[in-house]
Amino acid sequence: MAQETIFSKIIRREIPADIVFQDDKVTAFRDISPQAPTHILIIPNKLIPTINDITEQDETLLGHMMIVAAKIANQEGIDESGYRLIMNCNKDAGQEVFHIHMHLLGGKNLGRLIG
Ligand code: DGP
Repeated sequence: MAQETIFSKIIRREIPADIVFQDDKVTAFRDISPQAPTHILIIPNKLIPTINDITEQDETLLGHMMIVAAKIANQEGIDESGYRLIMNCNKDAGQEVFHIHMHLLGGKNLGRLIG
């Protein structure tokens, strides 16, 4: 059994978070340590620890995360100026929370992907 993280508590609204979107499949909330004017995390309500744990059964869910990200970018007014979606996997990518999450970053020029 995968170990729950703080993100499960955010999904269940047991701890505070600035939730900007939630449905039966995903939850989106502002990052506690924003790296850009808009920095939102989109996560599945179901616990999947890393990208390596995604299965074909999750195909629709992952597509939904992407659609929700684009809708939130529009709500935030950054769809035309541009934004970046990032998912980190394991140590070398700096994954800190082992519940997969898509970072939605925008609201400024983000520069090159890898410095
Ligand atoms: P990563 O390095 O990809 O695992 O990113 C984890 C992100 O999660 C990091 O940008 C900070 C954010 N984060 C960690 N704990 C919390 C929390 O309790 N609340 C919120 N809103 N964000 C959190």
